[in-house]
Amino acid sequence: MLYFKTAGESHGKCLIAIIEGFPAGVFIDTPVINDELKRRQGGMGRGGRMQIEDDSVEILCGIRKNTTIGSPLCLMIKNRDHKIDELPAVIRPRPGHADLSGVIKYHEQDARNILERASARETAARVAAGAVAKILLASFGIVVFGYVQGIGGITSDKFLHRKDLDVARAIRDKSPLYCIDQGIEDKIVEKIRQTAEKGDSLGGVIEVITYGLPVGLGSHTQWDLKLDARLAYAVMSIQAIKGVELGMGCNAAKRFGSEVHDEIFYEKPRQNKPVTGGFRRRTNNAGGIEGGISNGEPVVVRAYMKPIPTLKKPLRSVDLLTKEPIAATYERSDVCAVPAASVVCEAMVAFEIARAFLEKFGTDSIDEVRRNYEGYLCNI
Ligand code: EPS
Repeated sequence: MLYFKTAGESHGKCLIAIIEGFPAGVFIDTPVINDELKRRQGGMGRGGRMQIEDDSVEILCGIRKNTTIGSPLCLMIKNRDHKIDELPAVIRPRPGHADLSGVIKYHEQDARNILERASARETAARVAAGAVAKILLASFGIVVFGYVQGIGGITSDKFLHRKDLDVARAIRDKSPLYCIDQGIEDKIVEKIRQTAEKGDSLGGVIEVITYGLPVGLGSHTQWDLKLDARLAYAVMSIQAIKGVELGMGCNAAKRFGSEVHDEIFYEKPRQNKPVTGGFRRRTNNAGGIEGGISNGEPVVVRAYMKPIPTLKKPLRSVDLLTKEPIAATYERSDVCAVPAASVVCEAMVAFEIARAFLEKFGTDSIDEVRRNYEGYLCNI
């Protein structure tokens, strides 16, 4: 089964992602991965670290002539700011970070040994793995698109149709906030500026939409096979994400069933079999998943990110050695990493979708996956 693990510390030598279960025969275009890594480094609100790093991937194993051969893939991103052995001890744990719980759990006195791995620097490796998954999905016409819906309570209510995707992508890729709604940008930019001046930080809301996914991924038969649960797990595992919802999400709890569920219609397909087999919905409050199974509508995942815990104007904490009150540690940090996190959410959604896709259609070779996929579509 497809999965990946990461290794690496924030100021260690490098970050690694090892991907297993990826089919043979897929051409891996390294610049495509690098574009995603660059996007993750950007966005307004990033701190000094991103001026130092210049993330790019080296594929150490698992390919021949840039094409996968079915063996594990090992992706490496070097850290320019590699100084882990010289860094001072951290004894003033930051509220909201892994510092305090980590030192207690691992019987450490220096939170550096915790934060180096807890740091969101690790997400560069996730983005590289997600980019590989996106290459696979794209060859089946499946597009995963993430953007920032809001920051610091300023939120867009713009709805994204697939037909508008290219325009939205162009807007997002020019936006310093990775938004698709230019109407909210100025207010957010101002809020980030003011927040930086105050020495504080900001969170936000991210939406990731997957278009072109066939009906039938995930399963109702077991709790850990349900696609919505798996996506929530994958996205919730990202540093600073505190909530995940699908489609109408939490708002559905306030409404009548008749206002929530997406009525079913049918239109006989004319030529190619659509990914829904001809069944159609006029609404998508379910976010493309019913009973833990994709229903062929766009899969809509929303993630809620808390403000980053490293604050220039630090909160109160306690010295780990003396147990005396003291301000929490501050070295340098991002004021707002919501745009970067949108790239990470996109990567995690893409990877989990690719996992469910290969579970259904096989994992050995891309030709076999394609045969199974096309055969399945003919029969729905
Ligand atoms: C992070 C602290 C900052 C961030 C980092 C996450 O790094 P540093 O401590 O080196 O200034 O910039 O994020 C990244 C390095 C990255 O690549 O996203 C933290 O403590 O979580």
